[in-house]
Amino acid sequence: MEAPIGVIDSGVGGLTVAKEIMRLLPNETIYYIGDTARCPYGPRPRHEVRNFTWQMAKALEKKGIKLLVIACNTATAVALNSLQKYFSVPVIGVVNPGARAAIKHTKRHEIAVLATQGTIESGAYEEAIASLSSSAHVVPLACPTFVPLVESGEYKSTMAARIVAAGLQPLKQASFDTVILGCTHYPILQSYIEKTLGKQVTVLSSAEETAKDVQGILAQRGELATGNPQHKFYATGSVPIFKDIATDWLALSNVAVERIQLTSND
Ligand code: I24
Ligand code: DGL
Repeated sequence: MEAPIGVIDSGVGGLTVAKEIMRLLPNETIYYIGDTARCPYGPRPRHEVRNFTWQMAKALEKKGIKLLVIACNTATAVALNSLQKYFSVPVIGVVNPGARAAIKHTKRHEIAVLATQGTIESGAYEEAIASLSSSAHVVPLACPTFVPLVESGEYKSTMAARIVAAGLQPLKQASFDTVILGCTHYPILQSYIEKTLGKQVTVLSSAEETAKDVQGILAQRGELATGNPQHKFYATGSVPIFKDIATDWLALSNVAVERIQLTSND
């Protein structure tokens, strides 16, 4: 089926998820909304994140998507369950795919989760992991300096290495063998995270696992696309800034970006 896959995110970070979907499913069209005007969601109260996430989902529903991906971990953590109840198309988040991959991988049954404050406070990863395994133990860590670091553009500097090492300091005494990058931005810092944690630890990104989930669901429903993709991107904030980052990250030459206004009552 040629209807687009909807992807929603607090901003540009969800492009890490969109990119994995494009790589695994090159025929699929993606309609992406980034709420760049109200990013970041990580430090916001949960009712606000839930409200914003609903607004994006409804805007894409109107455009006729066949499946909705909540690419933002913070939005998934607080809004996935309610969106799944309301929407008739399948709605998938990034938390369960990451949790499932970690359970499959861990030998010590000890998994660290790195995420924003909102995701960590929600307990969503602990809940997802507990529902998959009764023996797995979770070490949660909020890394509030990581999103600002990536968004500052200084993510390749020696300062970045130091900020990552400092942020991961609380994990020093823990004995996990698997880490979930429970935030859209963290794959950008993956090599620093791996260097800090050492070779005994495997770092998994939710983005890649989520793309596999999308593939599985569409295949099962007989809804995989076969044509040429025609992606569309919508930003609530600056169109040129969004376009620059998307062009760079997705390595595409003609990224179609439009401004979108989100309101609560439609
Ligand atoms: N990466 C992210 N957000 C930014 C950024 C970045 N600026 C440089 N890089 N800015 O997220 C957020 C500010 N808003 C303002 C309003 O409009 C939208 C942006 C991570 C993106 C992950 C795909 C660094 C950078 C880049 C290109 C690709 C990847 C990347 F410039 F990390
Ligand atoms: N997209 C968010 C997440 O994955 C990170 C950026 C933000 O705080 O909005 O949790």
